[in-house]
Amino acid sequence: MSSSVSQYYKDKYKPSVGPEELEEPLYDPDLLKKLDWSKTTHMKNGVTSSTPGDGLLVRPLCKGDYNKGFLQLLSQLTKVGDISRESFEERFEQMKACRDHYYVTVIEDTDKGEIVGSATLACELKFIRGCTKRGRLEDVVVNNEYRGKQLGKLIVSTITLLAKEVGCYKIGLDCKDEMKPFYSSIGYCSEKGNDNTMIIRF
Ligand code: 16G
Repeated sequence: MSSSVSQYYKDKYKPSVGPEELEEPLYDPDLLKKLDWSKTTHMKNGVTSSTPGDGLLVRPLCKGDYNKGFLQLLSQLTKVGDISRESFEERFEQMKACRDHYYVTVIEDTDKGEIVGSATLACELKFIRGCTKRGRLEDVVVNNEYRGKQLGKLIVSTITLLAKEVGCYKIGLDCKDEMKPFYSSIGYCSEKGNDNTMIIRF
């Protein structure tokens, strides 16, 4: 861990200090400090990733989040399955090894030491558009009990700005029909004539 990352946790992550390995972030937390919130108009009361609200912290996923309800939170989105610590850590290491590709970002309730929101930026490397990158917004979930605190908008906006920061030329998502008004309210739109998600489930 670089000294700046380690200092970040000394300053920001006091409530759940544990062995350094558990605090290992999936990506450099300093990236979140670089996000430009100046043009984001849909957040109320000055909420940003740096000022998420009392007792809340926006940060990269850490290894120790296995113990902080991360997987239980994901199960509010879809099936998760019975994932051992070993499997979790192996997947974490695989994601980390794909440098600049997976940015799993969480909101922690630092009073409870619990993960209450999460979303992922997945970056695809492309040949098109001069070897550009495309972002995908994935696995957005906020604990039901934390509704009304702008946490959905906060985590999605964080990922959107992160996609811009790391050089994606666009970011897209798949969602249920009922979620379209939410994503529309924070800047996502369907492109005319280019609005079809097609899948094969295995
Ligand atoms: C939603 C999610 C997607 C997630 C999928 C899981 C967003 C914007 N979309 O479509 O990322 O992977 O649900 O559902 O969060 P599934 O297990 O039925 O495929």
